[in-house]
Amino acid sequence: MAKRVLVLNGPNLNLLGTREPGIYGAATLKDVEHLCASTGKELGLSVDFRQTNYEGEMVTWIQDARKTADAILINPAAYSHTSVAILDALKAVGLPAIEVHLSNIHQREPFRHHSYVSSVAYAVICGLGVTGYRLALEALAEKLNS
Ligand code: DHK
Repeated sequence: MAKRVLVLNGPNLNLLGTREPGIYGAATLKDVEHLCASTGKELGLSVDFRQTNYEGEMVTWIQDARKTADAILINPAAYSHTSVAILDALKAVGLPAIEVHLSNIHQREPFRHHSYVSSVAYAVICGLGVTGYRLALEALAEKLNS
């Protein structure tokens, strides 16, 4: 059976394409979804792609992943810098998780330099734009199939 990757996107990522394109790029969230679907297909992964503007919904999706996913790719967006609840949910499910940011958070405002999620993610990719999602899926496929 194909390994299942839950791809989670946090607040304001629904506005990709129009939101600060100099920072986040021109691709829309639909483009990112298509990229993840086609990469998943190439790698033999089943990809479940979601976005939410609500922290509690993100926590519930992470909890549900215990039964529905083998790994998580997460761009928690602003919740990276604020959410102990998302960190705790990821710890609770214990699935391998990679954190992705489109922008290089370390070159931006100081409040973006710390991510709670990084302490539980086994890898972090930032600053590569949408390519980060593709590389994260490749890394997850390698991990899940090894
Ligand atoms: C996306 C956001 O919405 C910001 O709040 C983060 C992240 C960075 C990104 O680069 O994908 O600080």
